[in-house]
Amino acid sequence: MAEYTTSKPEWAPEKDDENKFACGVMSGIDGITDTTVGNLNPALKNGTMKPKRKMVLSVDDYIKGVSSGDRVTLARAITLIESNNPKHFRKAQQVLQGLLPKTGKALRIGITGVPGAGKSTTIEAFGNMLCDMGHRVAVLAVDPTSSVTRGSILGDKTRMGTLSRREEAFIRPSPAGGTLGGVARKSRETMLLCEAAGYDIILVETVGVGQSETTVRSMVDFFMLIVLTGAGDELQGIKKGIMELADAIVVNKADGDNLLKAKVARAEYERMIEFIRPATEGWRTHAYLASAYKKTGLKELWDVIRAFEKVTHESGVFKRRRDSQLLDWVHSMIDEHLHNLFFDDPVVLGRMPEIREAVLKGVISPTQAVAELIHIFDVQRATQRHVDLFHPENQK
Ligand SMILES: Nc1nc2c(ncn2[C@@H]2O[C@H](COP(=O)(O)OP(=O)(O)O)[C@@H](O)[C@H]2O)c(=O)[nH]1
Ligand SMILES: [Mg+2]
Repeated sequence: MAEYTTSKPEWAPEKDDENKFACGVMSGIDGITDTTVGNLNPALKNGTMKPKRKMVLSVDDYIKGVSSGDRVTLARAITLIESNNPKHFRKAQQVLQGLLPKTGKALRIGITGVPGAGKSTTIEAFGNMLCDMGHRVAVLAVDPTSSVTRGSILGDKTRMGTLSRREEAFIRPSPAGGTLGGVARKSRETMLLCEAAGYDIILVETVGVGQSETTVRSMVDFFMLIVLTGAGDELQGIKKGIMELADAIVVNKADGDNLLKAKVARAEYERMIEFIRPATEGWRTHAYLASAYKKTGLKELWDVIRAFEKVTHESGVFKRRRDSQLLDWVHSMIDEHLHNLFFDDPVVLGRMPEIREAVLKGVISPTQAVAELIHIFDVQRATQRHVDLFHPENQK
């Protein structure tokens, strides 16, 4: 039987009195030699019950689990991808490599719009409709601010209440990853994992801030912009650049008192699009009405996406875009890698303040500053072309 005794901790000085210590130490249970749960619960020991503690999965376990569509393994594989631990990175890449043949078959759809436009509500309604049609839908988010807001899609999960409970759907919040580049890599790889797990439609939500919509455009086949009514005022706020990325503009909340305003807005957007370069070669972007509440316009939107798929497949644009997205991804990762290599270099960091100061004082030109820094960084590392171009000798 367990009983309390007062005892002197082993770190206490020897001269101290035992009774001075207020902490009570409970004596152990007889017969327990270590702390594994299996010793406490006989059901665990004889195998009738599985331990709750997460087992370490091997690369093969991950590959098999994800391929078979096991959601728990998929979620854990994504966590592995998102990890910043170099050991996890290697393992994650092996998992991805093994799953690569199973990727690429889904239709990837990006959804952007200002906060409050109704992206999450639309995804919930649209996703449910697609599941009803027999599709398997994965919803991801790209939100570089998520480390600040702690992942807005998490709150959205309640907005996607019915969808998140469905067997055919999988919802994953944005990775918190600091740089947009980091978030983008993780999201792209997560998308591949979802494809390998058998999701045939990937919806990627992103907030209409900063560069995130360009990033999402570069990872999806079809990109839609969700807008609000009251076009007159709102049009001013919508960046033309974002409209140029869109394959469809959806005027959401076309319901109730808002319907008339939505129709006006749609016509306004149609007029605007006339003057904008199409996002996809051979495809004419249009504005559509929808209501995530009333679930109207969603079926029509799906027909539009299907038509887009058909047209771009036939013209070869679909495949060409996928290919160039893949190569752009490689290039942007090289960019980021070299960038980090340079800006994390201790020697460069050491010299940076002095050179900045010199530039600001007009002592050396920016070009000269770059030349010196690149030289410091590592002439050996630079290509011969860079050496020629940026060697201080050649700058004189
Ligand atoms: N009337 C109406 N309200 C909507 C509709 N879709 C979304 N909303 C509301 O608009 C607000 C923002 O929606 P949400 O999906 O969170 O927007 P997000 O920030 O773009 O993801 C919420 O209060 C929704 O209830 C719609 O189709 N009709
Ligand atoms: Mg949202």
